Amino acid sequence: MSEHSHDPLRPHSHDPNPDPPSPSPDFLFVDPQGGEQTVTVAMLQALPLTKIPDCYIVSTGHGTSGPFEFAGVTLLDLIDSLIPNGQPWQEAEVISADGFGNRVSATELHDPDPAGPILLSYLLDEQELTREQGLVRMIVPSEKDDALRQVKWVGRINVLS
Ligand SMILES: Nc1nc2c(c(=O)[nH]1)N[C@H]1C(S)=C(S)[C@@H](COP(=O)(O)O)O[C@H]1N2
Ligand SMILES: [Mo]
Repeated sequence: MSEHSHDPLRPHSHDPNPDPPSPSPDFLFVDPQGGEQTVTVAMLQALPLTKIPDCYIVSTGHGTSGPFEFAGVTLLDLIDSLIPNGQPWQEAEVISADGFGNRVSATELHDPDPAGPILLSYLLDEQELTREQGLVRMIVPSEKDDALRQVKWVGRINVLS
């Protein structure tokens, strides 16, 4: 890919979208062999809860908000629960239906940043996130100076080998 072509999974400065692309927080999970399943918030709630305090959403355009405590399931716990044992994988594409998305490597999930593990969040300060706030939202605690990985309205996760 040339340096000038736009890769939606490596977004640059960007006007954040304020509007959910659809009403439902359910999303599609695609495993490395192409198997698809729908993931609901209830399925996330049944997995171990991880809380990450002192999160900020840092927008170059409209300032910083926070600190927040985001909580939910780690992306690694979700992938481990949905991928058949032993199926190898290298990265996950986490994509919203509005086209915004980000790539996460298996390495950064298995060896999390000291700031905390990457989360699929459905709680903000112990209240259920609203769809408008981003339900289900990916939180990347290591990203401190931008919000380009803090994907709102996760619509699809492609796990790739
Ligand atoms: N799906 C989606 N997620 C997104 C964006 C977007 O446009 N679409 N914008 C990003 C950017 S650039 C910013 S600054 C933050 C804004 O988050 P906020 O609406 O919670 O302030 O969301 C990030 N996540
Ligand atoms: Mo932003």
